Amino acid sequence: MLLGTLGLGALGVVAAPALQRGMESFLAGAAERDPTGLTGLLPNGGGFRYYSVTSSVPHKDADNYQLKIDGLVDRPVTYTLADLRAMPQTRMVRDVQCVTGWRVPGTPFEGVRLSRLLDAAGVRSSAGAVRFTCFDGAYSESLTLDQARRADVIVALRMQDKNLSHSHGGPVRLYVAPMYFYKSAKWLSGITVTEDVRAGYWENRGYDIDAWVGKSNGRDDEPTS
Ligand SMILES: Nc1nc2c(c(=O)[nH]1)N[C@H]1C(S)=C(S)[C@@H](COP(=O)(O)O)O[C@H]1N2
Ligand SMILES: [Mo]
Repeated sequence: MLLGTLGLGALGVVAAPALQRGMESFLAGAAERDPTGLTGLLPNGGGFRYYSVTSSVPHKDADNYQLKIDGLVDRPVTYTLADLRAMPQTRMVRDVQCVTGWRVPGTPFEGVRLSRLLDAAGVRSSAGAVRFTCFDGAYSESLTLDQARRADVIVALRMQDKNLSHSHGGPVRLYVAPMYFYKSAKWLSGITVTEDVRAGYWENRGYDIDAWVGKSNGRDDEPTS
């Protein structure tokens, strides 16, 4: 069912003019020739497009999901989904903006503030950045420590007031509200505190490491609580 839908979406993508295919598919090269892996309309997408740089991603749920926090921290830890659900949750309603142009206004995301997880792990003074890895085995992202500690950066368990679906990166994805959506790593499995920012998957292929969505839409206003 999902594969079939993605196949149709990919046909649409192939038929569309090159400009509309989007920078991700343009840059993806080999991945683009694997249409089921890259992009297609989600069944209940509501304007979202499905992105994965790998052609398949293992499914994880409460039984086997783990989020490992390590690197320059005093207390490395591995959380289960139940652990994350038991922590205080933050809900934000912001616009989602992909760098290729599509946008989904007013999308609720809910989860644990990244700053809370970093504080619990005890970030060492030598640290300057945070690297995110994913259980698709390929994608990565990064933020400076200052960016990672913003109140509008969450480890999201829910989107649109439902548990995150597999297609949207469930059970757990990063949500970096003030930045382009490529920062919001899906299928999050690792948070490593590092000295310096390391370029992520798309950043190694030409995207900006600083991915602020412009001041013009107010997304860089950090909430105070
Ligand atoms: N693991 C992983 N995370 C990812 C991506 C990806 O390919 N793999 N694509 C990014 C990009 S470019 C976008 S626009 C969003 C798409 O999220 P969606 O599939 O929930 O719409 O996920 C981001 N996070
Ligand atoms: Mo994107």
